[in-house]
Amino acid sequence: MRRPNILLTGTPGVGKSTLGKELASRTGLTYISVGDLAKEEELYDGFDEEYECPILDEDRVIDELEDKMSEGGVIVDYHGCDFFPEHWFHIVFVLRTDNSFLYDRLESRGYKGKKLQDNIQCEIFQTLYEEAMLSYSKEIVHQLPSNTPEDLERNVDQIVQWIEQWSKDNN
Ligand code: DAT
Repeated sequence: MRRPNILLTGTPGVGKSTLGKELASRTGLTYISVGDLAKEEELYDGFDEEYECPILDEDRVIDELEDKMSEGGVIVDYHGCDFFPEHWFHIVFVLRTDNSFLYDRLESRGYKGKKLQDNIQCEIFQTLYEEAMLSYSKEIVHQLPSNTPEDLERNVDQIVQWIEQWSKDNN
C-alpha cells in the first residue's frame, strides 16, 4: 500500500513534534524528527559559534533518510525545509504560532537573549513559510494555526482525513 510523506515545518516551539507524534499514533505513519536523528547519528558539520549549536550536515541527513522516504509513510519534522529533495513530500504544513504563545513556550524551554529574540523574529517574518513556498509547489504548502489545544485537535483531524483520502486515491 502506498502512503504519503508529510513535512511539518515552522519555527522552533510551534508544535511540530507534538503534532507529528500524535499523527503517527493515529495513523501508523513513521514520525522522524531530523533534529533528534542528527543528534543520535551525529550528522553535524562544524559548530556555529554565534548560535552556539552544531551545524547540520544536510547531505548526510538526506543520505540517511533516502530509503525510508522512497518507501513512503513518513512524517518529517524540522525547522528548515529548503535542503530536502522536493519530490520527497506530498504535502507540506507550516505551523504558525502567535508571538505571545511562542515567547512563553520558548522561554520555558530555556531559550533566552539573542536565541529567544531570533526565534521570535523568525516567526514574525514568517521565514519558514517563505522558505517552504520557495522550495515546494505552492499548491502543496499549507499554514496551520498552532496556538491552542483546540488547534492541535483540529490539525490532527484534518491531516488524518487528508491521509485517508490520499491513500484511497493512490491505491
Ligand atoms: P516544536 O517541535 O515545533 O519545537 P513542540 O511540539 O515541542 O514544538 O511544542 C512546544 C511546546 O508547545 C510544548 O510544550 C507543547 C506545546 N504545544 C504544542 N502545540 C500546542 C498547541 N497547539 N497548543 C498549546 N500548546 C502546544
